[in-house]
Amino acid sequence: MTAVTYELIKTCKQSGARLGRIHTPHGSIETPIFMPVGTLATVKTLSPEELEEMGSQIILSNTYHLWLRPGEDIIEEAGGLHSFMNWKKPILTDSGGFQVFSLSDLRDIKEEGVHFRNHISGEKLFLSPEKAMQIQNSLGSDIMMAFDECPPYPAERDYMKKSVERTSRWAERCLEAHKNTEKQAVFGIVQGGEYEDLRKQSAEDLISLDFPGYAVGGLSVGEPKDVMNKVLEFTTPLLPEEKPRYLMGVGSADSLIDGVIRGIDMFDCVLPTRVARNGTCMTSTGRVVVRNAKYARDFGPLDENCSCHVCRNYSRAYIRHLVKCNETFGFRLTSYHNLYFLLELMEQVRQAIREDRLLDFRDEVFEKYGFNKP
Ligand code: PRF
Ligand code: ZN
Repeated sequence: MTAVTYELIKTCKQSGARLGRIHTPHGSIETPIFMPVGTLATVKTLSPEELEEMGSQIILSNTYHLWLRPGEDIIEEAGGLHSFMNWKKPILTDSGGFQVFSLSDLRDIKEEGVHFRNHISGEKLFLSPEKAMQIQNSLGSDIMMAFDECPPYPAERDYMKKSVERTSRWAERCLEAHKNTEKQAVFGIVQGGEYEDLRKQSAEDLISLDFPGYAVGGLSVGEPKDVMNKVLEFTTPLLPEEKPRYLMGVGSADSLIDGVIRGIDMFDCVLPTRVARNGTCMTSTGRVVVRNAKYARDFGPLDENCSCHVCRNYSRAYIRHLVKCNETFGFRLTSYHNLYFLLELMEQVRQAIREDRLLDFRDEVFEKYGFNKP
């Protein structure tokens, strides 16, 4: 028995989307789900109490950042990441592979792992499948991610094939190195860029290793939206029905719905909290850039259709004032609203699946948002 299991409740008759439940040692989560990102053991500006109040069921944190600061030994000494940061629900940690590729320069990818420089101090470091598992075992996350390579878009086919094969060998080493199979599960990450045969090869290699869940990596790295949708259309059918599927690094409202329609169960992204700290709000009628002068005397809520604590109590004019003055409280309010908005959207997606009307729901949302239909 693995530490994490998936229960498929039903599929939407209209779209094929999945309604399910993931069981972990820190409780169960309803899927499809959006996971707020807490890179440095905090979802920026928000407390765990607030995250719970807004309905977060699971959060994501990062191996790479916590390894550098404060060091996984300190977190282990605190009793693990849950107790260190006072978050009692499930935690998923990314493996550090992607962060090494996106944050560090001077990296050197070898069969044994990746040599690179610390993006803060410039110090020489080395991350490998074994090291990524050891760190995540110390952090004690419920779901650990395998150590993979996420090549840039576009990447040459020849390079992609070599990279996919190395990621498969790394995946096998991850399972070997994993030391806490009772309490923690490892998910494999399918790579292969936009190449259908390489996605198939990657999926088959990983499925033969029998992971309890699979991620689709290497997307949302600069490719057009229709490429992402195409890749999902040929990749998710390759994955086992009885295991969860996680699309890494995707968090815009339209992509979440389009991902669910293509069989995805889990998502994470810094987008809602990152744009919030810029004064951009995600609403049911599209983005509201609350800094804009036109909101100076707008005493209505960020989103008329949102019932979050922020929308019930604070005006666009007030939030605009705080954000323009760089007041921390302004960023707390926009972050809270944006996360609530995406979590609520996913609740509506789950309801639409229950009622076999996810395609109709997509049309309604896209219409209000002003998104183009593909
Ligand atoms: N691999 C890992 N983490 C990721 C990605 C990936 O491909 C992505 C791609 N969007 C985001 N985060 N390990
Ligand atoms: Zn709101």
